[in-house]
Amino acid sequence: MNNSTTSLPPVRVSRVELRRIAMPLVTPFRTSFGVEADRDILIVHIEAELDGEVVHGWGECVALGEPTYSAEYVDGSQHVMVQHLLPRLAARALAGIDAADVSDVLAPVHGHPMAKGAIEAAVLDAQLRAAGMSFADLLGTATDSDGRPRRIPSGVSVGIHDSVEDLLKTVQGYVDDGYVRIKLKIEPDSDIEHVAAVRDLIGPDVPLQVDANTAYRRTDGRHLARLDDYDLLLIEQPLPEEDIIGHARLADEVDTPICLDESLVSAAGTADAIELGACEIANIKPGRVGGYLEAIRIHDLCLTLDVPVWCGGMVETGIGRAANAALGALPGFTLPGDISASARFYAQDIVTDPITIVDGHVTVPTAPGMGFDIDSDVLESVTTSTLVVELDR
Ligand code: SMG
Ligand code: MG
Repeated sequence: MNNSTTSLPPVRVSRVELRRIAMPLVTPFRTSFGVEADRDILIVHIEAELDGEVVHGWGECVALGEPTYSAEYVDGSQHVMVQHLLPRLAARALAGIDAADVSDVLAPVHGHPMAKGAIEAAVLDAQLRAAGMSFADLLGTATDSDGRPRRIPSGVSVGIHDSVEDLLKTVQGYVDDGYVRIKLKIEPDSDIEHVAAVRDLIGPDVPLQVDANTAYRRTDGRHLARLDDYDLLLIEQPLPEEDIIGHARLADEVDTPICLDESLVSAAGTADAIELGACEIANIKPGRVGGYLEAIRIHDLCLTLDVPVWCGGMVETGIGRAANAALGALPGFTLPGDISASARFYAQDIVTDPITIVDGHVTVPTAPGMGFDIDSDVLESVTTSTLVVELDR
């Protein structure tokens, strides 16, 4: 796939349905910025047409309920879609649009990558469904070199726990489930002791990493260097997202590789962060960077520069999770991603074939489109509101 086209036939889009769903988590998920117990998720559903056939396309907006991970939040994403993004897209969408056009058309609106990415994903899903092709086929990740269904190693992200004892119980449960890599959420006061206890529990061979979600400051270098004793794969986003130079300095102070998440919102910015020495490993999240196509560009860039990447997660439903699994099988994704089983977060998913893990691996989904089919009954039962935007009005 090149930058300017997906090579798929464009689809005409006339109707966009913005659906909000309420998804309770199986257990609350605590990070340094807050606790998620229920996800309020915006799903973009488009009705499109190609050669007289109606096709549907679905995209998941990964914005959280509050602007605490990044500036985006779900009410804001819906507002910007209705007031600013969909009006700009309308003429092009009605005439016929390729997913690769979406970011250019929406470029006059600054920011809002999660909102833009959800629209782009819905268009790409519709184009792929119209072509009877899966995202994995488009990326070339459906099968391995022997022609067998492709499987990718699955990592799990573990929230902050008040007590080390509870944390160890949780981690042991995930190890028993087969996860091949553990990521611990950390913050000052829930870091060294927690990491030491988990390393002791899982032994030296299970890959372990930590994610601070911007909870530290430039002056914490010596403290964070204590994590070097626990053979971590990486420290994810220790400092505030705009502090690229701070991350570069930290990378000199700490032996464990520094990985950026929140800081990386485009391929251009990722190139700069790498050049400055701030990004030794990259977490690629399609929603954070404006969509799957920019995510692929970041992957390609990092592959060229020999920077390892892995696929992050935003507690997605089966819509985003399936697409992430196809993306996460590209060759530069050399570290296990946060692509866990749907059941790690949700008792019931809104897709018919939720992601599961077998022997610590996820099979890359190959259903036409982004790799999932909607379970309409479940979707209906979790829907809290629906707003229809007709693009021809
Ligand atoms: O989807 O497995 C998942 C969640 C992975 O830890 C995860 N995501 O900063 O990487 C991150 C967080 C952001 C979301 S926290 C609600
Ligand atoms: Mg992170």
